[in-house]
Amino acid sequence: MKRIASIQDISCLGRCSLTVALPVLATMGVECAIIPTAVLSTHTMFPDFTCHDLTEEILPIAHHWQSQQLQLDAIYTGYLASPQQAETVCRAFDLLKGPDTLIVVDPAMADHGKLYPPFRPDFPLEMAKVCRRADVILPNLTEAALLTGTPYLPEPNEAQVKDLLKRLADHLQVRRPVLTGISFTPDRLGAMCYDAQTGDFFHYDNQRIPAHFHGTGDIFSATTVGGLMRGRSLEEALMLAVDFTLASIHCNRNAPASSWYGVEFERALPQLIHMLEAQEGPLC
Ligand code: PXL
Repeated sequence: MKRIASIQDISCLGRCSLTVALPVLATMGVECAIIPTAVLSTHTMFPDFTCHDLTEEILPIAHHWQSQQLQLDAIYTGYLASPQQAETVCRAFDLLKGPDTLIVVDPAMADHGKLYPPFRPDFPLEMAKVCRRADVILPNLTEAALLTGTPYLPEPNEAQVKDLLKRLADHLQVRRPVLTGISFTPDRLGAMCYDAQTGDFFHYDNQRIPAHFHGTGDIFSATTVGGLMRGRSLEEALMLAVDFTLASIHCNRNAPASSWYGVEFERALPQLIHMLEAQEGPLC
């Protein structure tokens, strides 16, 4: 069984970050150890959320794991609670990364052209340091613009998306950047990735549901990591992630008001198993 560590927050209410990663990865048959970056009462779109920063815990946990000779197949990072945590997370990589440990970074910090509420304009520079250590990064269009210092384009065409992917690869020295939330026609939504070594691009999309649902980026990232851990190529993992994110959103289509609490992806988990079994045969 593959074992990964995920470094992101625990939002106690409102499905996102670890409360999404843990069930999705468990369903995919991947063990997920955790290093929580903070404990929040809710995700930061709720008013008056509380936040307890856990920066001081990150390195002691990593040191302890290192002393136990822990081997990790991947380290997957998401939401960080403060710019200072970027440096700490890079040090945790140094302690925990083996020669074959894949580093996947979702620079969860912004959406729809704006940084998430608590972050200041210096945050993207710090997050860029974490991205520089990654094999795969999974920004949305807003995060990619902030990471490359380019203007945010809400609806870029194919040439603009390819240009942004190349900039991410060059600027952050990442071999496999992925852009999420890509839409070339109003009724389709998906992702595109680039391979800086071969120069190849890959695009995949599926039906677009015209509404905003919180936490879908975390469902997408966790599924991508799970797909990679099941031995899929990045392209195959992205197809699975697009399809499972859509299946999760479908679970909310009759209750759009509840999307504050995250999409009801729990109801789609059996479908995720079917998607895996369609390619791999019975899982157990
Ligand atoms: O879904 C990304 C995310 C993760 N964690 C927290 C958040 C958000 C997005 O707003 O607020 C705490």
